[in-house]
Amino acid sequence: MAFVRPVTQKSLRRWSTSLCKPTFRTRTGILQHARLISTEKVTDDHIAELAARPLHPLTLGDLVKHGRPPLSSDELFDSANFTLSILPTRLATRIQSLRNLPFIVVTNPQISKIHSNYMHSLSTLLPWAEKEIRTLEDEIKFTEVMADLVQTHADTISILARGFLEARKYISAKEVARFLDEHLRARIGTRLIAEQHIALHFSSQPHAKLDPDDAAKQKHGECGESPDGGYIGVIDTELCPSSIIRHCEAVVGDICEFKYGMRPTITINGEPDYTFAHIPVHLEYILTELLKNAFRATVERGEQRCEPIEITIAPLPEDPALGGHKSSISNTNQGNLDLGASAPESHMEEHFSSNDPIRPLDKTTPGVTIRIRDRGGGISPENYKHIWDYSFTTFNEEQVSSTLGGGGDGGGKGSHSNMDALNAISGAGGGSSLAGLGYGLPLGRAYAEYFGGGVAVQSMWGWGTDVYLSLRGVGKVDS
Ligand code: ADP
Ligand code: K
Ligand code: MG
Repeated sequence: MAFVRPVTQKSLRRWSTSLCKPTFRTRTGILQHARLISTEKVTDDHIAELAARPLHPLTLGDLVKHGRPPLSSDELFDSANFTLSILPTRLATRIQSLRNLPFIVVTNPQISKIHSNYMHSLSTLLPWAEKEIRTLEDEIKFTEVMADLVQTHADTISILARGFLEARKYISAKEVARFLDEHLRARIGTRLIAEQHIALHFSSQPHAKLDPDDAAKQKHGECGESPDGGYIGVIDTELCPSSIIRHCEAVVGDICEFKYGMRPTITINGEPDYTFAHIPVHLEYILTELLKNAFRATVERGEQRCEPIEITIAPLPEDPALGGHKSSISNTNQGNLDLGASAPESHMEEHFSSNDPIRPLDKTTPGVTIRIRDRGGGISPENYKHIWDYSFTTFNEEQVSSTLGGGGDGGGKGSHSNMDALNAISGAGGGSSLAGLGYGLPLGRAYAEYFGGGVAVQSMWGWGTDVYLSLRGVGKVDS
């Protein structure tokens, strides 16, 4: 058991003021200084008071209730005020949960950076707490605050991953998993709420004075026929999974070609024209992770002519009597094929009820199962037990090179929280690697489960792997 020193108010105060000592030579130094000043406005009392408030049970209805874009000014103000009513409590809850980690873990520079980011974001929101947003000027400023929030927390996952690796002596893997399961799921919801307002803002205010790059990030026109037509904020009511697959194939293929000089191909069968209502950025995230795994396995096999990865798109039957609101996969095998279709049956039921009770809009929402079948050799039984563990990875740059050079045996040894993974994190910067963090599967599953789907992995050791991604549509949206 790790040595746990109780966190006192005094130690917390000392710790939070010693964060990020500013240096003025760099832009980051200035930013950190600004951050230090702004965090001083948030008191422990604020945090305790906010965190004690009940979390609003967010529904998908909340995300679409302000109407279809373009929103009128009043609808846009309503969306801003709603967002404002939700976020401070969520941020304060995250801060408390970080502070509840063993003290020595919280003092790790990476973990304290995340704490400082949350303090910063909360401090940017507090000046708005007593306000009603009723002018366009305020709404634009508020949207800038939301853009800052999304930006500030962009690198959370790699920073946390590094922090927990560095602090692994002081906290058990189980405690880390419990924290990350809750934290990363809550983060999905918080970002979703902020991104929804930003997206509604841009689709309603074409000439708003915000950075056009940010505007571009909110559009995912490449995945749909009409970039704005089917969108309600970040929800695409006509999302076509095969377009997203092709997009991710290109991105992951580029990484593969750059790193390993080869590019596995994908064939799509089943119903490639299927569309449903979902959130493109979520699907993009999950599919990128799953394709990185499949591409990596394929490349590491080291065959001259690698077999295409076969992706099957299978819509769920719409008739509830046929199981339309159930996943098409239901058998259980070491927990890996336990794909309860609705959130309460997922492996995270306690977190869904306490944290992010987002639910599909209606019970009969259709959905889809996507099977990704590779011939990459499968997963050894010994590693299979650990694939869902945060930071479990078999990635090892040297071994990959030797396999590609024809020397290695390809049978990667698993590692929990080891130095390889740490090195991989530094080398992985911005997704330029196919693997490394060991977060792909657990986090991909968290995204899928957020709206009642799931991910299951079935390995045929010595041959290949089937990954089943099941997704529920996020509901029928009436205009
Ligand atoms: P990472 O890719 O960073 O290692 P993941 O959580 O995505 O982390 O995957 C964990 C491990 O599961 C991988 O390191 C690999 O050993 C194994 N794995 C996942 N998908 C596949 C696959 N399609 N084929 C073979 N092994 C896989
Ligand atoms: K893993
Ligand atoms: Mg991966």
